[in-house]
Amino acid sequence: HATIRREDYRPPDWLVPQIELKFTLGIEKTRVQAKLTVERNPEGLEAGAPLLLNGDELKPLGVWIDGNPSDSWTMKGDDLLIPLAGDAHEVAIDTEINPFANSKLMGLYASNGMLCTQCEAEGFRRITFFPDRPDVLSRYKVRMEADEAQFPVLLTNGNPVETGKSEGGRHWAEWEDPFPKPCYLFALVAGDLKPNRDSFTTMSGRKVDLAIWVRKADLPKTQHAMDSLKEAMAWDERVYGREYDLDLFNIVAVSDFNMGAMENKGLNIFNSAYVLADPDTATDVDFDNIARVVAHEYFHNWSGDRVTCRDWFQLSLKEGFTVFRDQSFSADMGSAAVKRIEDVRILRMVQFPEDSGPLSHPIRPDSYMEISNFYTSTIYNKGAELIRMFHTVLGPEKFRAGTDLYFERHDGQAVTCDDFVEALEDASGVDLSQFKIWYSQAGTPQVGAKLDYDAEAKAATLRLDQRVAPTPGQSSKQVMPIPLRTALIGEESGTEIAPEQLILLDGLSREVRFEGIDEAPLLSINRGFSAPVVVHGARRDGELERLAQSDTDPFARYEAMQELAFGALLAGTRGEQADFEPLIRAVRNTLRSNELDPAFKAEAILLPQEAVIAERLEVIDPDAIHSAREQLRKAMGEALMDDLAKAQSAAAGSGDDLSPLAKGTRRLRSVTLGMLAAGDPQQGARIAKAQFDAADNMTDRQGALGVLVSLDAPEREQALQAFYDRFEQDALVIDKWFSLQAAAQRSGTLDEVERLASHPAFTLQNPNRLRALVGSFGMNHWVFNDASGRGYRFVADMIIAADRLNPQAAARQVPPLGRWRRMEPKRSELMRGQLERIADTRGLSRDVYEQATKSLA
Ligand code: BAL
Ligand code: ZN
Repeated sequence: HATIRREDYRPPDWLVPQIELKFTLGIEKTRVQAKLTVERNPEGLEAGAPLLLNGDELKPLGVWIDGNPSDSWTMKGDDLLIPLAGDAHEVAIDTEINPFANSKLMGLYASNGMLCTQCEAEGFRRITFFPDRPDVLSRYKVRMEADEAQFPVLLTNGNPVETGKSEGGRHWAEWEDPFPKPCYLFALVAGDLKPNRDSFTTMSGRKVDLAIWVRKADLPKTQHAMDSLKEAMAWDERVYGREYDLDLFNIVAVSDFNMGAMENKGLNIFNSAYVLADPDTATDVDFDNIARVVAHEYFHNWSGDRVTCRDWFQLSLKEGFTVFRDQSFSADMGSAAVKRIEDVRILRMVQFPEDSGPLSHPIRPDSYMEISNFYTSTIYNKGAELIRMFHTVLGPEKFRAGTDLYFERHDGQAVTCDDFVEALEDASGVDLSQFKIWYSQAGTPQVGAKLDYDAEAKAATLRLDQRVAPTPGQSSKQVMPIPLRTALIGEESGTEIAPEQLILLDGLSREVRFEGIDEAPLLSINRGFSAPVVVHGARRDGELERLAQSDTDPFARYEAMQELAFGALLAGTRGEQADFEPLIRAVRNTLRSNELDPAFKAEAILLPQEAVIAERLEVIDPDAIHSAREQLRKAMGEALMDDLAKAQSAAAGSGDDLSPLAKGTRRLRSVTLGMLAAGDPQQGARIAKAQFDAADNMTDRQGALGVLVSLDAPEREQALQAFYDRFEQDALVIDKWFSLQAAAQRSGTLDEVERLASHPAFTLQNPNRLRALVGSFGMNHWVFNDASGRGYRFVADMIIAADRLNPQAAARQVPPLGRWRRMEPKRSELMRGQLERIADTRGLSRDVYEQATKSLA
């Protein structure tokens, strides 16, 4: 499998300003007639170069050049090479595809009787031969023809132009998209779908028709997505000055989908998990995720569609920026503090391990074998952190001036991360060149921070230093600019005695002096998580406990609680008897506080996950981590039983109340239930079952079941069975049923996941189901890392089996096996053995091959 390198980028030799596509649609046979207007690119490097059109599992049934049949073409691997004499031609190609047999879910495929597409990154080449690269932008004219009864709805990008009937009960529709776009943004949907219709009037007064298309039975579950879409449209006008540009905006929900959703121009296609919700079947987190993903895809209309990427190495140009935009949107729609905590939790749980493991790569990678493997937390979430740092350093006004210039300067173009930074610099007058290292250097910076106080001189000195550990292909590291929002809090007064300032650590080390400090100061650093780094603070006894109560920045306050917990947990993993009292006091104070809202309380008292604890250890012993964490949970549960029971029984109002207060109360209810059950499993099982039975919403129900699955109590089986029986017909809820059992913290989970893999409702064909069972199990740190190696073998079996159907979905399950390097020796060997077994499998896809071999390196 070949490696593609960023440094090898060359402009295309041919451009395709126009394309006409004619689809004769059928589930098992679809004919695609493509007519490309091609022009030699004046910036192309090779004079007289033939036209290279990418294909994947395609055969040309006919090729015509300027209307004449041609047989001068040749195949170069999967691609079609056509020699062309002049500088402008019309090239027509016929192909035929079988959507039903397309289990990769890339290109045009069948799902639940409908037809739909996924083209990013390289799926369009599975539909027709085309220069499948994001820097070739074309105007699309599309005609779809299909059986009317089977496919009453025909959708594609842009605006509908004409419809009509043809013979034999067939009908057709013609659409045109006025905006030139790369082929990865092409989309087509045909099916028996019903719309939830609404409209939005843009800031310049244009009315846009909105529709969310789903199966008829799902219509009642679409209102939240519609409300979220309208909020996102208004937010992007208000915050970024971006207005929608077509007459209509369509969203379609699909059950079989590799990604979360896709931002095709004017026709967003969604994994149904990010569209469908009602309180009985979706949790509050699901509702929030729907709002987030609907907004994310909508925001791509500018950050992605109007201005797109030159090549796939620039993926973070659109993804990092758009994640930052959706994070800001969600923060504005609810509690900004809680949203920031959630985003950082995901970063630490997924991106930090990625960045310290064998698959570590920079935000702008230098090479890949299969681009689908690079839709990673690094590209998305760390990419968003970099954009956030630009925002922090420039301030909101200059940042906005920068994005205005970016959109204006590059509208209709395919550009690079450097172009983005240049626009920010030109608009703000601020030199950001040092920050570019964040694009090219992988690894999470480790920052040392030590504060010394001189009471006599009334001065404090902060000493900072930085270090980045080597990552694959980058053995020596350069200094990174690290913006740290910092304040000093008085140990006595609990107030800010040095107001917040932005300290830029832009060398290997730096000293900052604070004058006029009248009392012993406590260091509040990396407030709001202003930089995606790990801060190693040297702390005195009592310092964190005091900060956990008084830090004026909510994130830093949360962080103090986390650090207190880490102290106890890390001591526990070393077999030391830690003092749990400071943390227990801090949790008690948090639970009893009248000023903190319940959502914040829930986040603040949650202990770091086992995978996050593992990140802090040189050698990982999953049993030691698990028992240290369980011991602490038990001690907290026992010591705080009354406070926990009170929070657990708090009334949250009705299940369809989605106000931040109601959602926070429900979240705190389930978090406290878990801790309470750790203190008294029998009582916990009883209360959890009561919460489960009384629940009028999925949040309480799933929260209770999530606790019960880890308990060896009769209530466990009863609840699991009742849940299955009630929701058997609802695929998204059955995904939860699989996922909860795969995440259960009990030794029986190994047997259970093996049984579940043979359950009649399990299938490798549906990515959501695969993720629910195998993905959730891979994140179950303790059980997945069972000393027998059975967990590793199970995941490897699933990867090998899934790879035959859907390489992209299979490859996503590989990363948990890549943690072998820091595992204790026995497990390390077992993990490696399974990776080798995968890598040695005959006929392996490029996707899984790349992930497995890189994980072994
Ligand atoms: N572009 C792939 C899906 C997303 O990030 O929106
Ligand atoms: Zn995106």
